[in-house]
Amino acid sequence: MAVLDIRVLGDPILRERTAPTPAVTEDVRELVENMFETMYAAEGIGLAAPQVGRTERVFVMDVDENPLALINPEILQKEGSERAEEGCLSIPEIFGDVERATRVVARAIDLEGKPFEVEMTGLAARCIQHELDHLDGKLFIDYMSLIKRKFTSRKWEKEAVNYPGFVRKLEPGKSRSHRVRSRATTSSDGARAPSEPEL
Ligand code: K1U
Ligand code: ZN
Repeated sequence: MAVLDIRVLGDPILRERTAPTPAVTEDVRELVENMFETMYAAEGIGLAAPQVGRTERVFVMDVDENPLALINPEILQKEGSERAEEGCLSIPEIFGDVERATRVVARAIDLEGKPFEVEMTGLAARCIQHELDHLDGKLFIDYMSLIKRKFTSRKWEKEAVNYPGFVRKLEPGKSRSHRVRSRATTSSDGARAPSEPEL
């Protein structure tokens, strides 16, 4: 298992739409393992493949000790609406309110290649929507008003210098233990200098 580097705002991979994963191979299972490890090291509740430089349509999440890996996820139902603050492991130190559905039903493929459905509410529902956006190249800052986005852009300009090559390196070891369940398993050399913020 490995803690992977996290790509930050400015890396073009965060703006790419992922393509459905054709099969759950050993490579995909290893990616999922490493994504869990990385999410726990970053103290996040979710992580999508593009955030670790991969184009598979896969994300992991763990809200209230419920680790889940979703492969080729799609939302079947959405209900309710609530505005609440979000952050993103790929845009450290930036926060903003986003309106999201309060209940979602999603379908995905598990690590054995079997389809399953989950119903989520509250923070878990918000997390699914945030991660699905990542798989479509969308970030939570895209929901900000123009004025808030300009302010955020200036703040990120200062913050981005900490991530040469748009790479965030994590310290291994900050690992939250997770139960292994059937549906879950639970760099760059920095050559590129940070350029103009992409906001
Ligand atoms: O995808 C990511 O960047 C991870 C991100 C997901 C997220 C989901 C829902 C709301 C906000 C952010 C995070 O894990 S941010 C950090 C975090 O651990 C957290 C966020 C909200 C509540 C509790 C923890
Ligand atoms: Zn994010």
